[in-house]
Amino acid sequence: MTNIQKCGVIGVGFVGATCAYTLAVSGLFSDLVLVDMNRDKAIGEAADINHGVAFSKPCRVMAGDYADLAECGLIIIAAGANQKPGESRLELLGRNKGILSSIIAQLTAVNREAILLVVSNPVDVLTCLAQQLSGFPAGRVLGSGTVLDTARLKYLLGQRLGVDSRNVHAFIIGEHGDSELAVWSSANISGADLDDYCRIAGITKPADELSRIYEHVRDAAYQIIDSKGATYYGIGMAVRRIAEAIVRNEHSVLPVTSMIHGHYGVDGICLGVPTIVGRNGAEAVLDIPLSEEELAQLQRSANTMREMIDKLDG
Ligand code: 6V0
Repeated sequence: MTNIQKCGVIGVGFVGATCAYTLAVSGLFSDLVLVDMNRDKAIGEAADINHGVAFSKPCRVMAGDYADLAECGLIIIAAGANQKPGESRLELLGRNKGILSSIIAQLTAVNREAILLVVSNPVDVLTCLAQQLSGFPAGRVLGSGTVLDTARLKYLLGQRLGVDSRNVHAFIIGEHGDSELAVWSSANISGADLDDYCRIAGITKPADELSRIYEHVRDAAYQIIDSKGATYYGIGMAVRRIAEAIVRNEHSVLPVTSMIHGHYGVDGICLGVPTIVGRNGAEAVLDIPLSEEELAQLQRSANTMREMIDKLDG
């Protein structure tokens, strides 16, 4: 029997350890179990976070092995290699496929009820693989998708328009990677489209800057990896947000990686698309309106994923 207040994190490198930290301070969980092939690293991360619990809410953080994940209702998978400077996420697939396969085999031997949240890259392909290998219902195996990319877009647009990024409503969808796209056609600031908002706020339209903002979002990980070697704070905060939507059964719309069947003319592919997220995981994919060009871009992104999955199967 699993308990949604118990959460496991598999792989506590830069990303997993930061997720463990954001989840511990979130107050969402009574227990966090950290599993890593480097057991000493998990022990150190657990101790470090436990030493701050007196400043936060009660949460037991322990280093464990797979047996300790048996009761976890939510399990975050952040194990595996990260990108080297200049390396694309898809190029990680060869290295991370084997790691994910061994994790799913060990995990499903002790727990077949949890919701799995895949964070390791390439996240969309690995989410698809985790669904296949676990045999869990598709909604219970989701990926972090373009939740982080969407937050990056909201941040940059908010900065440009001088408005709180929480009032920016716009999505990055598709692959969490080079083929992702910005849905400009429905982007708005609290209900006002970008043209109207700029007119109301008396600022110049950023029309010619939108493609640069998109490129900045798409290439953000490359830039951060060039300057500090890895990205982890943004994704740690994104994972906390997804966990919150699940644990609190919020039915929040988040662009997590979901299995798409018959939406947007795409079938049998996992991609980041607006999805209702709640206690059952990825509960329903939403068909948001897209322009013809955006739809074509999303389908191209799906084709990129399809090619990667076919290679996996081959
Ligand atoms: P890291 O710092 O190298 O940590 C990886 C951790 O995984 C290490 O502690 C390893 O010991 C551990 N590990 C490796 N194999 C296993 C295994 N079989 N079982 C258990 N633990 C294992 O990498 P980092 O934390 O920077 O990145 C982890 C993954 O997250 C990479 O694939 C990144 O590309 C990915 N990211 C995904 C993001 C997203 O938006 N989805 C964002 C940033 C990084």
